[in-house]
Amino acid sequence: MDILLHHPGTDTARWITEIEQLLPQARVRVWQEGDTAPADYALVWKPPADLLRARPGLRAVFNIGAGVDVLLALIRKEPALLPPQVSLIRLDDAGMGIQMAQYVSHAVLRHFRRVDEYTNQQRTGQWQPLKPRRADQHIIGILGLGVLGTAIARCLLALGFPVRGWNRSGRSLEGVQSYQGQESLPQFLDGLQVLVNMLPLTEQTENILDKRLFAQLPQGAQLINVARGEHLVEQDLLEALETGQLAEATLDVFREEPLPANHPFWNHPRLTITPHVSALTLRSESLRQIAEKIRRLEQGLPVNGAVDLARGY
Ligand code: NDP
Ligand code: OXD
Repeated sequence: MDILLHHPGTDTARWITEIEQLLPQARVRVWQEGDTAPADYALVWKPPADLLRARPGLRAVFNIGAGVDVLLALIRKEPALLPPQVSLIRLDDAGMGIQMAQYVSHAVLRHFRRVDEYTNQQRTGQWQPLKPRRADQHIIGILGLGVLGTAIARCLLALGFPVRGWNRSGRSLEGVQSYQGQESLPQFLDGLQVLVNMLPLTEQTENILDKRLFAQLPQGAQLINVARGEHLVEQDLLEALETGQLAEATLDVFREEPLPANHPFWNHPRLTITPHVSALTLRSESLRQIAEKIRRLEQGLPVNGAVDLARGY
């Protein structure tokens, strides 16, 4: 079995060693420009079109991440890159759920427990208890109640917050008030103290975090975007912070990454930004999952995480 690997910026030698340990029958090679030889499987993150173009023998492409927006944009431009018999399979949690839950819970608690306000008081030597907020009235809404949204929801429920989730299919989760589809968005947003974005980037979800949406939140709500930068209309966020419609925002993802040095987000006092680290791809967890899926595919069995090209995620 031949496996093609494209994961720039990582220690590919370690990846190859681990794949070969998990799948002893595999011959793994890192894709180099000009390589057009057959491969059964491709493990890729943001690959060039040449890697996929007319690759003989290809059975499945594994996206070494949860979001397939970059790969799908490539395929939309040139549909022949992914012939119908080749499946596209994304990472399905693989250790990202717990990381997302930690990141979002931290952002929520920091605001809810007024940690920044106490930090400022400490700097000026003030001993001044502030009015505590009530967890049962601090409603948190998660846009996208899929694999990662579910992990976040479970953690926030355990911390005592009421949680709402928004998805397409209406799939429900115990303890979470579920809202389905575009028509239910106003009811979902109404009364939220915190809005978490955990949606995939698709034609339907691009620019969803805009001034119309912010206006449907109560004054002083918190925004946490851990999905994709293209979900957010940046100017609308700056205006919502200016007017106080949003009290603060935590952003892990941006339209342009790395965030340009002169970007107004860097120095904004009510923005917390991190460099796309809310949930990292973990090598061993990801490879164990991919190897198990390859074993199942080899036996003709179905696998989780197959991307639906029409749906866009
Ligand atoms: P899933 O596919 O498991 O979940 C996506 C969720 O979004 C589903 O609940 C889906 O609804 C819902 N959804 C999609 N489109 C719509 C729509 N138009 N209206 C309403 N709901 C919609 O994805 P994951 O949870 O695994 O990952 C989500 C995204 O997180 C990734 O696509 C990626 O962009 C981002 N990500 C960011 C990372 C980071 O480090 N910042 C790391 C990993 C992922 P339904 O359940 O009905 O299908
Ligand atoms: C992902 C990501 O989609 O890292 O997995 O953003």
